Amino acid sequence: MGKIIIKKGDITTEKVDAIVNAANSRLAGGGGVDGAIHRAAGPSVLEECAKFGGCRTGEAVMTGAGELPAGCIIHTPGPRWRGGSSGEIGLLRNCYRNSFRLARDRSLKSIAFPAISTGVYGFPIEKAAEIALGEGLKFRDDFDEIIYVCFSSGDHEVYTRAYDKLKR
Ligand code: AR6
Repeated sequence: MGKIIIKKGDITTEKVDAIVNAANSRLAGGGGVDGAIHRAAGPSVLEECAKFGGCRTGEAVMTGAGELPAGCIIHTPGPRWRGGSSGEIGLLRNCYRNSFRLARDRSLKSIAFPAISTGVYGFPIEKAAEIALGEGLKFRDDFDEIIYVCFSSGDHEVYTRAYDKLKR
């Protein structure tokens, strides 16, 4: 059974087989963690992204990692929060599920996630953490390490609490 790790930090520095990017459906780069990843990775990743011609919300595609220490990048556009009754929960679950599947199908053993959709897209962090960790618990046998990289201490606390609750 793989380790589930919750840490505070910057996902661009993670030395794992795959880091996940909270992208947009045009795969065009942007702000937040998407901007940070593309800035640190360099232009080759955006060039690779362009070849997909976009990616639907909840789906996932893989590119190289450019200058990053990670092995590759999985790009998944999360849903925009619209109050919770527009399928956001299922769509966010799909982001995690499809990212895990893509990594597992390539026999990758370590993967790091940011808190997808909880920034610009406004998804409530408590609910998002529950979905992220719940999917992690389902896939942990396929990986050595599943890392959740929280950007703030507040998010780190929410994840830690959500994890304790899920394990009970
Ligand atoms: N490492 C880890 N987490 C980070 C980092 C980082 N370097 N930088 C920000 N975060 P967001 P979204 C956290 O807004 O809500 C973009 O423009 C951040 O604090 O990056 O899915 C895309 O192009 C938050 O907790 O992604 C899309 O258009 C989390 O990452 C749109 O934003 C996600 O926040 C996607 O919005």
